[in-house]
Amino acid sequence: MRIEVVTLFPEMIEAVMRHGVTGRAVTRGLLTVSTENPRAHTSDVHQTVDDRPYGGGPGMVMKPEPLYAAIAAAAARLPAGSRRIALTPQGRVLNQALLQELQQLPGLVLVAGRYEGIDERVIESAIDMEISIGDYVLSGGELPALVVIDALARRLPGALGDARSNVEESFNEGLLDWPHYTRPEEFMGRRVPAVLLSGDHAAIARWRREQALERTRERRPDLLKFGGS
Ligand code: 9D3
Repeated sequence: MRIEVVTLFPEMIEAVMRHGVTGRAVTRGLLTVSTENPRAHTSDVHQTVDDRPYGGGPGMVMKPEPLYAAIAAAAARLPAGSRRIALTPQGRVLNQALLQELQQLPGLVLVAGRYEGIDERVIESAIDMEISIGDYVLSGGELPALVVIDALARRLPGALGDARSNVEESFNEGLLDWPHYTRPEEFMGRRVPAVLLSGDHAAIARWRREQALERTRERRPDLLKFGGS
C-alpha cells in the first residue's frame, strides 16, 4: 500500500514512520509513505499557505491554491483507484470497519489540515472522503493521519511480528482484551489467577473469552450491539 501525506509538518510524519510496526512495514516493503508540503507549492516570497476567513471570525484558513497543487502532486504518484482523504473534525469517525474499506485501496492521499480548516472548495474539488478520529479537539490533521497509517499498517499481512498474528487479533475482534499477566506470580499481594498457571489450555481459553465478554459488557456495551467489525 502506498500513502502520501499532504502536510505543513512532514517531519512529524517521517519521525513516526521510523518506529515500531509502521517502521517495520516500511522496511519490509509492505508500505510506502511519502509527504508533500503545500509550502513547496507557493509562489510568493513569504510562502503563504493560510489566509483570513471570508465572513470574518477568529483564526486562519488554509488557502486553496498551494493545498490543491500539493494534493495533485501527491495523487499523481499513486496508482489508479487511489483515494484522496482529508482528516477533518467533520468526517466519518474512524473504526475497524472503515479501516477494512481503506485497506482495499492501492493508495491514499491523506490531507492533514492546520489552522481553523481547509477552504471548502478544495474539499469539494479534490477530496473523496473526510475522516475524523473522534469527538475531541486536536490542533491539526497530522496526528489523525498517523493514527490512520498506524492502524492500517498493522493490518497489512506480514506487518506484525511472528508472535502477534492478525489471525489471533481477529479472533477476539469486537471485544475488549482479557486481563494480561506476567511474572512474578505475586505482585503487591496480588496473585495471578490460578487458571493461567493450570496448564489447562481449554480452561484458559474459556476464562479469557469470559473475561473479555464480561469487561466488554461492563465498560463498552455499545460494542456488543453489533455494527462493528
Ligand atoms: C470542530 C472544532 N472547530 C470549531 C471552531 C475548530 C477546529 C478544531 C480543531 C478546527 C480544526 C481543528 C483541527 N483538527 C483536525 O484537523 C482534526 C481532528 C480533530 O480535531 N479531532 C478529531 N479528528 C480530527 S481529524 C482532523
